Amino acid sequence: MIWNPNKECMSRDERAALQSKRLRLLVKYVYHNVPFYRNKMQTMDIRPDDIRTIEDITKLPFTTKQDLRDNYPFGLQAAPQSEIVRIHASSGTTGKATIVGYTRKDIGVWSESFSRCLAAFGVNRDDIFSVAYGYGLFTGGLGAHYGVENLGATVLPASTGNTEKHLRLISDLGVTGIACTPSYALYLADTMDKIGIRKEDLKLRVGAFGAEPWTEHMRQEIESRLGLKAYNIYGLSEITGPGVSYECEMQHGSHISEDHFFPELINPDTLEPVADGEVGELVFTTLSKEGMPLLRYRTKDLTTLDHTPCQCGRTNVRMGRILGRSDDMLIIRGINVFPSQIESVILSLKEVAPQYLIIVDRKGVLDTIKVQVELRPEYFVDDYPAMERQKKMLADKLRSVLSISAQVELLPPGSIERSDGKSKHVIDNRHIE
Ligand code: DLL
Repeated sequence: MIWNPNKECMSRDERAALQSKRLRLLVKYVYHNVPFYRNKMQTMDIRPDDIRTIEDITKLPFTTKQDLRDNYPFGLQAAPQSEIVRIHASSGTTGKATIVGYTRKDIGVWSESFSRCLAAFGVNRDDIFSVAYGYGLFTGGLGAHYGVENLGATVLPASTGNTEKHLRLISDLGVTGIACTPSYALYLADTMDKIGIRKEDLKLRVGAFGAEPWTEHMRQEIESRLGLKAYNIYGLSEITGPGVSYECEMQHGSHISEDHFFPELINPDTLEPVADGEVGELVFTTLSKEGMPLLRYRTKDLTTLDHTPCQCGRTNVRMGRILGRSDDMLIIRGINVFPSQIESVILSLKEVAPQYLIIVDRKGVLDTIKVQVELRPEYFVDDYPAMERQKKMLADKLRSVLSISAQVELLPPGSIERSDGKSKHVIDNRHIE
C-alpha cells in the first residue's frame, strides 16, 4: 500500500516546485534563526533571496558532523526551546554526542515518514508490530514506535534485551511484524534455536531492518530463519531518525522521502555532484524541519542514487544500499577496504556464521588485517586438516575480493559477543597520526 500517494507519487515537476518552495522558506528560517548559518552564508556572500529553486541548493554551505560538535549542544537549534518537545542524541565513535531537538511538527513529519515505510512493507492496521530497536536517546525505538502508532497497527514496545521473554511474547501474541537491527534479527534466530522455538510456531511475516549495513546474503538468512519478508529501512538522527528511506515491494533500492529530506550525492574529495549509478557520499537537506534544520548535511554514507521511475508507482528517488562510509573505509597497505566487502564474503559461505570481527594492526610499518569468524556448529569438527582447508578457502576468497591477504581465525560457534543494538565489526588498533 502507498501511505501518501499525493507525496510519494507526485510528478517530478510538481515535487521540484514543492521542494523549491520549502527550500526558500528553510533558507530564510535558518538565516534568521541560526547564527552559524547566517555567518556561513555571509562569508560566502549569499543572501536568502539568492535561493529561488531547488537547483540553487548547490550554492549553499555544507554542514558536517564536526559543525554539530562545535556547536554542541544547542548551537544549531533554530526553534526556541519552548517549541522543542523531544531531544535525541547519537553517540558518535569519538567526541561529544550529537543533540537533536524536535518540535511537535518534526515528530509529526517523522511519524508520517515512518508510516510510509511500514505501508510500503505491507504493514496494516491488523498487524501487531514489535519494536526491538533500543528505546531511549537512540532514534530507533521511539521513531519506529510513533510510526507504527501513526499507521494504526498495534505496537509492542519490546526494545532490546530480554530476548527469550520477547520471543515468548512474539509467539503468544501472534506478533506479525518486527523492527530491529539485522544483527539482532539473527540473534533472535539463534535464540529460537537455543530454546526450541520454530519459525512455524510464529506468525512473523514482515521485518523492518536497518541502523547498520547489511547485505542480500544476510537478508536471505534472516528471511529463511525467521520466516518473514525482510525490508531495508534507513535513516540517521541528524536528519530525523529511521524512515528517511525505505524499500518498496520491488526491493530495488530504497525510496527517499525527498519532499522532506532532499538528497544530493557528491564526490567526498571534490564535493562535486556524482551522476546516477556512480558511488558518492549522501548529503541531505531537511526541507521541512523546525527544531534543528540542516543544510546539505554530509552523512559520510556511500551509496548510489537512481532517479528513474519505479514499477511500484512511487516517483521518489531511490538510493542503493550503504556500501560503506567515507570515514570508516579502512586503508590497508594503501588499499581501500570496506568492511562490507569482507562481510559479503563471509555471508556467502555456508560454513561460517554471520558473526565476525575485523582486527586491524600495524606490525612495524606493515598493516595487518585479521578476520575472526565463527564456524557454524555443523562445520565445527575435531579434524585439523578439515579446519585448515576451511581457513584456506576463506583466506583465498578474501584475497580475491580485497586484493590483499587477510589472516583468518576460525572460532567455535557462539564465541563472538552478540549485540542487541548496532554490532561493532571493526577494531582498528593502529594509531596513525
Ligand atoms: O541508526 C537510525 C535508524 C534506526 C535507522 C533504525 C534505521 C533503523 P544513527 O544512530 O544516527 O541513526 O545512525 C545513522 O547508521 O548514517 C548509516 O551509516 C547507518 N545506517 C542506518 N540505517 C542503515 C541501513 C540510526 N539501512 C547511521 N543500512 C547512518 C546501512 C544504515 N546503514
